[in-house]
Amino acid sequence: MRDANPQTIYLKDYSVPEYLIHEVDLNFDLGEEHTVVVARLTLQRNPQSQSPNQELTLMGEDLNLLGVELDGTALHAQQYVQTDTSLTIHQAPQDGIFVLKIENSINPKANTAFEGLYQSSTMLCTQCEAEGFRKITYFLDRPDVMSRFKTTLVADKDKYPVLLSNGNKVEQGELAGNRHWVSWEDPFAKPCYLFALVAGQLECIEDRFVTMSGREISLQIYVEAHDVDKCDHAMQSLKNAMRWDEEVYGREYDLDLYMIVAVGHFNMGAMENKGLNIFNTKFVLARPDTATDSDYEHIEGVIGHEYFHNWSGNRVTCRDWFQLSLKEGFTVFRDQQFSGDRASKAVKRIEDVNMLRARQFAEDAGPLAHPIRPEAYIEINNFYTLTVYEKGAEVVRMLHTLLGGEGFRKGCDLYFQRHDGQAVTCDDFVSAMEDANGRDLTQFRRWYSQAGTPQLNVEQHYDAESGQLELTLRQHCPDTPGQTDKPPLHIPVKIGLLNSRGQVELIKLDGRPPVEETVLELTEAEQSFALSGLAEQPTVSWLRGFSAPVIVKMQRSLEELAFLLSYDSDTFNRWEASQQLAGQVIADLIADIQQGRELTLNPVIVEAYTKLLEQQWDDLSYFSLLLALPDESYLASQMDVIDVDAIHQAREFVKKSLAERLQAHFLRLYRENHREESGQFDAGAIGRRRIKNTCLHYLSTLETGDSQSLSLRQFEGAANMTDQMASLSAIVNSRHPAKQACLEQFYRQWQDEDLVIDKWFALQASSHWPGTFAKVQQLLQHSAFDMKNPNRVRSLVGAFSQANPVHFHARDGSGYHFLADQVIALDKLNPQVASRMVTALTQWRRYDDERQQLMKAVLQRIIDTEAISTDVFETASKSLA
Ligand code: 0A1
Ligand code: ZN
Repeated sequence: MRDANPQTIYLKDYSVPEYLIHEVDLNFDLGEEHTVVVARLTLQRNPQSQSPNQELTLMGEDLNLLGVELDGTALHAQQYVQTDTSLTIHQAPQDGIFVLKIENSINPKANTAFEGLYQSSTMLCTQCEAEGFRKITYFLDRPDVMSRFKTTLVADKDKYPVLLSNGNKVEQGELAGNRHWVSWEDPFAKPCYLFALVAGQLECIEDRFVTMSGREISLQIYVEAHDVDKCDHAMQSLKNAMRWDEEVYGREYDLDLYMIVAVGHFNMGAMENKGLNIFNTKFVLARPDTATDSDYEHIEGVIGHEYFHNWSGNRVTCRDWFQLSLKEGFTVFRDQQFSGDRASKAVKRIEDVNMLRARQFAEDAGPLAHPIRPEAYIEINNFYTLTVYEKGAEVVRMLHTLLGGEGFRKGCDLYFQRHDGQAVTCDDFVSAMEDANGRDLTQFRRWYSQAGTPQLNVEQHYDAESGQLELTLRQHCPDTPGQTDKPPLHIPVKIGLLNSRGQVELIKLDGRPPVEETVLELTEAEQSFALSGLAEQPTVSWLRGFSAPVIVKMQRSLEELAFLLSYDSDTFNRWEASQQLAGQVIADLIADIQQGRELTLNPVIVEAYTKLLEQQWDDLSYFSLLLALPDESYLASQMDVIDVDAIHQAREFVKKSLAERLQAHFLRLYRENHREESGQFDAGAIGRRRIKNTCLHYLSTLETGDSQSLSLRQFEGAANMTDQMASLSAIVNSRHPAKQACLEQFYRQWQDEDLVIDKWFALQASSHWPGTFAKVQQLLQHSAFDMKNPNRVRSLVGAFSQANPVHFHARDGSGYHFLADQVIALDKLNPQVASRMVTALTQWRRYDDERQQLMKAVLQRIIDTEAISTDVFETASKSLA
């Protein structure tokens, strides 16, 4: 809980550790309410430390100290001092190696924050990133202290038949009293945040992988017995990821064993502990009838992400937590590439950018804005943000764009070779890119220290006489907390040209050979580029592939957008044209609603959609993205003052009007693609389900007898979760007579599958239908709701506050009060998850005065709550600042 005066940690205060820990020998005597930990640490004063301090201070929290020995001699109480967060040994040896033995006990069952050692159902497991190891034993809990770990687990044989830790199993044996033990040794030195143990009644599915150098790796996935039939996809994903990292990055796995354990209680998605990944069940378990196509895709992405960390994170790790994006930005970029290669590159890029723009851009424009390498924090857990992860990945992607695929790979090779086994900084990463390519990236480094989303103004001037097109680009980065008057960034702007018939027009720049596409490197606040040899004025396709995380400010007419939607050869920009076109149509309607005018649909969008619907498409997933209207959150980001009701009303109006006008097309497409191919997960089958369900959503807005029976028939006949969820969603978000019956039937069918019940909660909590708030309050009392389970909390409280703008932002403030009540209750159990829930209130400045006052008042109420955690305090107080 909160210190009276929470301390801020600064990047500028970094200094090397005063001591090193070479070896760690851990012994756990495991019990759910009482676990005894004996740690033997082999230490040495760090020869690089300049500090005159002769004491050794180890971090520790919520530990019950039982004894300390130094080189075999017990220390008496005057030789050390203990606080709530540390253990200091006076007069620690200054020369040579010494051994400190610490014995302490902990209570895993009482640990509802899920950091350190905790209980999930019948198993015990750990989560040590970022600073959870100090809740297991006293330690130098910082990532630049790297040690070799040996771990022995002792436990009851019936309760905990499976005992796992990092590395290789080296010994095991039996003990009296129905107990047993297993020892593990990890040959790679690692920071303690990568330590893990698991004990429980687990079943294992096994496979093998032969690496590119011919080594055989044993692959194991551990789950509870009733989930054994849901592991095949995770296993296949792991093998795909291992092969991909060899082929694309030349990286091979290094241990003989790779284990994944799925746990039902987990604060985040998954964790890359060396050789023993621990996953939220959500990102492992899938069967065609329980998981949707997007669940399947996310599982492959997260399995890949954790696997890729073995190099980008584990072999080369972070010097300190300010460098978090070093491993996370890079690894997200790698998992995005992997997923793009596995399925549709175009779709993956659009999904990633859509999320970035709707959510990270909001973070970057609000009170919690921070650079991808933050400079200060109170609670590091609050910095596992969209900025560090997703914008971090965009920064790595820009390096890839600037250096080209080959240059980027050379930079990666040098980085891994230079820093293998080290804890390094973001600067080291950029230096490797520079050195491998002979490039100066000094200015590019500003992306690491500068917060906020840059805005790009683009202008074009065509001179018919000379056949020249002058492109002028201006960049500006808005002020963010603590940062004003920012210097220009190095921004790669990829462009292409289209002639008036929609064909590719070649780019001639600076006397270089003509090309179809080029990257303009913008480094000044204002810069011009002259393209020559143009017989007519071309249309410029700007920022292709979303080549930089910026906002392009330019006015395009609806006709120009419709033209780009028809002809742009860049798949991203083609989709972007569809979004902007629909966005402008909706924006005009929002103005009509606000002025009390009657609503009519602009025919431009009907024409554009008709054209799309009359074409033949190979990639049906991509096609369905072109038909999807921009999300309400994206539309909100385009407004000066967010009007949730008008946004919703305008968007629904467009959806319904399109359904009315294009009903025959939607119905035809639905019928053509409605097939029984559950269990098939190739791009074709996934695309058919996706386009069909897009059509179903349009049609369900009609609320006719026909449209209602279409969704009901699909719901009743669905043999896969994609189709079942899509039809239930259509039913729940419309006036359907069978709504209650379908919800009850779904619950009865799936009550024993936690992950499916999470979907059931989330669907109801995010429904825009009237009465949703009362429903959410009822669901809070439902026997299946459990405040101690983060997935359940996210599916009810998270879905309502983050995915239901109309009801969460109800004018009377009821949504805000509800959220504050839940945050305060949850904070007593799990501050980390509670703090994440607060972010739904962070954007208060974007709303009207009345809502601003209401949101501010509940943030203040949260801050004023007695004993609120530092996690929640930091998020709520910075949100108000
Ligand atoms: N490193 C993990 C994410 C993670 C971070 C913190 C956690 O607990 C506080 C758990 C997981 C990843 O990027 O996958
Ligand atoms: Zn990660």
